[in-house]
Amino acid sequence: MKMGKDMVNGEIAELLRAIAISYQLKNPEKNKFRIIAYERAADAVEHLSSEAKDVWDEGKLKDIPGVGESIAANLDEIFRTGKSKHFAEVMKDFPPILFTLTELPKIGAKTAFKLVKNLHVKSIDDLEKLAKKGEIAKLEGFGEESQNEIIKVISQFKNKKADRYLLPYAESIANELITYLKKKSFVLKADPLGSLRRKDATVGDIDISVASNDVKAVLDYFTSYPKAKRTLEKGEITASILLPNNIQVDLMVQKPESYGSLLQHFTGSKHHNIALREHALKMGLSLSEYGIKEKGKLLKFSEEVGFYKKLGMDFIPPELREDSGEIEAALNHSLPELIELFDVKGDLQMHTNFDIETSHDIGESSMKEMVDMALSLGYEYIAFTDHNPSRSKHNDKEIISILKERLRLIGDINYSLKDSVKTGVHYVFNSLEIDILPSGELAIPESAFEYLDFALVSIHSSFDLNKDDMTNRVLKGLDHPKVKIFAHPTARKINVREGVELNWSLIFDFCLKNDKWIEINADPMRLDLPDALVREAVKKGVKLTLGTDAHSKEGLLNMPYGINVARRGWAKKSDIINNLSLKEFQKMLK
Ligand code: DGT
Ligand code: CA
Ligand code: CA
Ligand code: ZN
Repeated sequence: MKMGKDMVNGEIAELLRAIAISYQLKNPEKNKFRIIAYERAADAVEHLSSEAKDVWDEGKLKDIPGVGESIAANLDEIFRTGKSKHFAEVMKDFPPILFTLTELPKIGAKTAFKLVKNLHVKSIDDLEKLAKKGEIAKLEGFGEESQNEIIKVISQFKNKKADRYLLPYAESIANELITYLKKKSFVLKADPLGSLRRKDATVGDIDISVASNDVKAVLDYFTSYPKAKRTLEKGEITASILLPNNIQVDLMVQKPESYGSLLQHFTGSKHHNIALREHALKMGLSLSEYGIKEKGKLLKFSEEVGFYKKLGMDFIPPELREDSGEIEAALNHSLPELIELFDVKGDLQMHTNFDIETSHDIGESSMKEMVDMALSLGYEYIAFTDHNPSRSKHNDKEIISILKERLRLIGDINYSLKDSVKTGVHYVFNSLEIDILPSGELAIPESAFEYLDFALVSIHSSFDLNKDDMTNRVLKGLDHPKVKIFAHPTARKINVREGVELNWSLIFDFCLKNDKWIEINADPMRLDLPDALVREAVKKGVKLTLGTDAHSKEGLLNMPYGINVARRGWAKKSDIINNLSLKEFQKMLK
């Protein structure tokens, strides 16, 4: 297991998971809370939008939600000395391959331990060979079925395409580079382009454009970026560098009078550009990053608007440039007026630190802290959507008494706001995120609905039901009159878990007919409903909601990522419930 001063987030997350696994093998009962803490910290670091080492540099390690005192101290030791004595001690009885094996889906700590101990597995390839030879089935507690399962997960693991970076992570790296570039007066403009500008959920590499009258100076300065591991390419107007976490950055430079052409070319997508080129050819024009050629003469564009206008089109928002009908719409002047961040009047999914005794996670900030952040964002209303209390640990009466207590607290918060919030005592809606059980039943008793304004429902278990069963499960779950929102509907986690299979056409029809709404979850690792399905929903007229699913007050700041998805799905203001004023929203709930 790697430890070193220059660890990047992915490596740190791996290390923290290895510690959790070690504790699990040592004494799971005694280390229960430690294990959870390490797993949480691993998730937190993995999804940070900046490198943990930079956060450490600023002395803010402990501010990372999920990273407590003792984990922060060990990371501090690693960044200072390259090693944590404590971590090394915890892991010392286990060979590194054990941790590698747990990266396979469905292989937990105990299984990995048995495989390593009994078969002396040295690598994943090794394990695959042993499984194919039938050696696994012979092991006590394994059998034919788990052997086939192992063969299956290894092949899935090997076919998994290289991870792409989540948008906020790529954005923060790009912003840092752009700040660096803008320090020089020969850099007149600098912008993030490619998938970053189109606000795709994930980013393969970072593309940056610069307007300058001194192209060579820009390329030299860019390739001497202190964080660059090496220069991959340096050409006439382009250069590429590789950063320590193996993320590639491509740069393209143009004179200011041609910068609009560069923006257009380098924003893509590739398919959009190909379709645009075909359209241009029909008009006798040819396109490039330098401009538009007409009868052998190069027309230059300092702005993108002019470039599209020359092609007879309205300006196409970058989020729509995927060759999915935007070119025709731009020619017909029928592009949608997309929703914008300032249209959003409230946030419809968040978790507080009220101890609702759920089997899922609770938030880290208090009700009051969530409200204060929401007020600072200018919202007219929010909904607290804590998870339902655990059903295995509570009977109906206990669940109701927890919800009663919560109702009282939310009532107090609303009352305390009555003078400061013009819109009256209903600032916080009392909602709940309720599990849809595999049977389609909801995880709270019928009489508990009385204590809610409305409910969200979502899938948190049994992700692998077949399409029909899953669809029936969801339709049944949505049927209750108090249920308004189907939250993070595919249940995907980007780079971690594929979404569930659903018959979307049936779900959309049901929502339309019964006035149910579908969430666009703005958490950057979910972005769920995904953009392509948002587009389908919008076409059908299904209403959508935006929710950050915040588990801390800072989580409320993720709303722009939900807006990105809505825009990529061609959603207008009127498609999104959150554009409604408090009064209008209340009316919709009746
Ligand atoms: P990514 O990096 O996989 O997230 O996606 P993009 O869209 O950023 O793709 P990238 O970085 O390969 O290229 C950046 C843009 O450059 C792309 O969106 C369109 C533009 N471009 C123009 N001509 C070409 C071409 O011939 N090939 C490719 N790949 N891109 C081109
Ligand atoms: Ca790119
Ligand atoms: Ca690129
Ligand atoms: Zn959830």
